[in-house]
Amino acid sequence: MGIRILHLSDIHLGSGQGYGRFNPQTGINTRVEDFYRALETAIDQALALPVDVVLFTGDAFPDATPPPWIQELFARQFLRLTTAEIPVVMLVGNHDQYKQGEGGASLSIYRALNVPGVIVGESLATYTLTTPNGPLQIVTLPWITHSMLLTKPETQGLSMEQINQLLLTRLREALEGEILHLDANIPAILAAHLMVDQAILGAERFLSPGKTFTVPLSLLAQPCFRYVALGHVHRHQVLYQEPPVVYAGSIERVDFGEENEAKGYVLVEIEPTETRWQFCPLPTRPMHTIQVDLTQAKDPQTKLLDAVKKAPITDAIVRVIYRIRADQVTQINERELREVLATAHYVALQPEIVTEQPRKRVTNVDLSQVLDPMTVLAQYVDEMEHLKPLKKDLLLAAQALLQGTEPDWSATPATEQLPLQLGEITPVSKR
Ligand SMILES: [Mn+2]
Repeated sequence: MGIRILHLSDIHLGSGQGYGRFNPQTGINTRVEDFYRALETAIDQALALPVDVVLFTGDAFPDATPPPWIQELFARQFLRLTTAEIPVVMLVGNHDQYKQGEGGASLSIYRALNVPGVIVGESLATYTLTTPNGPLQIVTLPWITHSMLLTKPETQGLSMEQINQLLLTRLREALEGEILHLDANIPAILAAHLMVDQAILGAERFLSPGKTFTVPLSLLAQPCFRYVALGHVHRHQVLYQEPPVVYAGSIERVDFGEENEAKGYVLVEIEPTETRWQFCPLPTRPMHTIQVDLTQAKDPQTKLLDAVKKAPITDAIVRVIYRIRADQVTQINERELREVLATAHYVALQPEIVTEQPRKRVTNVDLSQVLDPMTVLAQYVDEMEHLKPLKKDLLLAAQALLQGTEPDWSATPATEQLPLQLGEITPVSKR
């Protein structure tokens, strides 16, 4: 039998409590219970099989300083594994780091207590585990911060893009160093919490705003690894087949960005000649968006109620987004609406009130006369004072974009000055 690994990620225990309510029977917020149940189910299955290793690829809580009772719930589940002598690898994610790593991580306590069978992946390092089905090497790559691989003087005067380039170079070197020291006779896996350039984003883009550092897939999908376990992106996805490069995804829905995503963990089996894996779904609470345009409705209330009655709302977290004209607002009976939604777990009503003024046109580009996109762009730029100095470059870039080629900047002199401030650009449309 091969080495069996349960790969789970982005637990975020304690998040999304705004969508829950106080459960008088337990004294716990229902959303915390939902996340806890998902975690418990995953651990149940790790014990039942049993697996040889549980690999958690980061983001235990919403932030690095969760309340003690949340920490306790988390610890209680992982204790079940250590009691059963199943080794656990906990990788530090961005949400686990206190002040970008400067103050340690919420998971550091497990290292400090030297909990038997628990490895906390706080730095780029390689660990060799002994399992009943043979040894396994695990390279841990926690969430990367500048201070991990760069010093202050090195980054002085560099742009964010240059810093990220330098960071990537350093990471490449450091990872190569780990790979060089791997024992070729023992299977190796990589566990990383990061954003891969080819990942499809889920809700986490809202969770970690600001500068993004992405890592090319080629850096991770190296043949020396039998499996690459990823955390950070909440949407479960497979980025590469040989070796499998897999985001396990979050175990429960953190917000509506994850409404249509299946949640679960990944069961991996490393056999001598192949790696097999499968995604295993976990019980989660549905999230459901009901979207209705009432602006043309004669009876907006009836139309709204009909839309709600058709939707699978029982026990779900529901948001109702309805477009409505200002003069129709009094026709909506919110109390009646809430009664129809009574079986939902949580309800957010989000009216979008439309004012009747026609949308102001940004430019006078005559779309009925338009022949090709380049003509439109040229007309548009001519009307925008602040874009005029960039006209040549914009047209060149657009031309290249349409042809799917790289713009040939040598054909035009570099734009001398950019009298342009980003705030001045009026978007043509919001989408
Ligand atoms: Mn993360």
